[in-house]
Amino acid sequence: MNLRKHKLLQTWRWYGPIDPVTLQDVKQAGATGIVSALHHIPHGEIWPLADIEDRKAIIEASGLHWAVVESVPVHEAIKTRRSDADKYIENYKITLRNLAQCGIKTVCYNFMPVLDWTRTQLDLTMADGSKALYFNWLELAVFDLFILKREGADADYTEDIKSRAKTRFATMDTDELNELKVNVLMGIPNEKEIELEALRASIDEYKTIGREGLKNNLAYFLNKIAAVCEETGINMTIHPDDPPYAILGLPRIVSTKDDLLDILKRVDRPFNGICFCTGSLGAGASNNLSEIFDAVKERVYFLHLRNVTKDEAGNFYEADHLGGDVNMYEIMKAVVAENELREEPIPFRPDHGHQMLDDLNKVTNPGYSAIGRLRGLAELRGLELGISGNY
Ligand code: DNO
Repeated sequence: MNLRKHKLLQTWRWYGPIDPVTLQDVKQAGATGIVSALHHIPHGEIWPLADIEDRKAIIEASGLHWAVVESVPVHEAIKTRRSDADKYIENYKITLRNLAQCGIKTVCYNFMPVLDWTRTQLDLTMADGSKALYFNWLELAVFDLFILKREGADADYTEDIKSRAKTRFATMDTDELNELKVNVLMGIPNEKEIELEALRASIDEYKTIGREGLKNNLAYFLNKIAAVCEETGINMTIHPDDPPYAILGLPRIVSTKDDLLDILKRVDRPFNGICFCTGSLGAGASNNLSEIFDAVKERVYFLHLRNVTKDEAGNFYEADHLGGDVNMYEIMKAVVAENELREEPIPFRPDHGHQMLDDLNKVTNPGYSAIGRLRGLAELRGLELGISGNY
């Protein structure tokens, strides 16, 4: 076998010109690839070629290149396979063609119902004074039972959590409740926020779809876009559920090794790939990350490297990239070995980072401040170099 001694492609998520982190900052952090998306385009609409070209030109003007799109969002009509799903799939296909025409061929997306990643707190103070994102079941129960007031929520929590949530709720003032609501509903910067009413309606809609229905809808979508992907050379990478278990009564289908294998098997074609997110998968108590990577590695076309520390109740906070429960050394060893088999280096990005140092005094996008990610990237590239010896 011909092993390639190339390094992984170091990338950085950039929210576009609205991002408080500049492209020059990214260069100083040492990344060469950009991960970006056209967040100003409403979900489901076609990304015009001209807009993609504009974004690409801005990125290239600073000496970087647009390596991955994260995400081309999948419209809810597709996830739920409403009667107008095909119209949105057609739009998606045109967007893919436009991206391919600009040379962007790795696309990340997710199939999480309604909400993208979910946290209950965005500024948990760490022992060193930096701030991290946090997911806490008790807070989620307060949101679910007393803010969302979801029908059937009662059955989803233990008596202990319910009674603690009741006590906790009684001590929270309007500002605290509002903050919890905003945190749970938080979306992607510059994209439309979801309202409580819409969330309730979606939860009802997904009740009838269930896990099996959602799996079928994903396979339907992938089969429909397969020809375009194969013709243009686009690789699709599905992002795992974050967190990787059911919340708010919504079905989850991208949470475990079996889920990922099922997705790859149902549409067994090379374009159907995975974004291996160590933070999302790492939050699942029974997920063994090395085992999962080994099972799916040939179809991993993009990596999010991040770490989490879990407790027994299933709460977790985002830890330092080389701290936490994910053994990043083991993962990196496996990733380096896989990368050497590839024609093109696998792109990875330091996913999230603590808000730290000077960033503590700035307005930053939760998880996406500059310095914490810079630290993560530096540690990860050092780890890679130490393992590969590819100086
Ligand atoms: C959170 C990210 C997710 C991810 C999408 C992919 O920080 O990992 O928002 O971009 O789920 O579609």
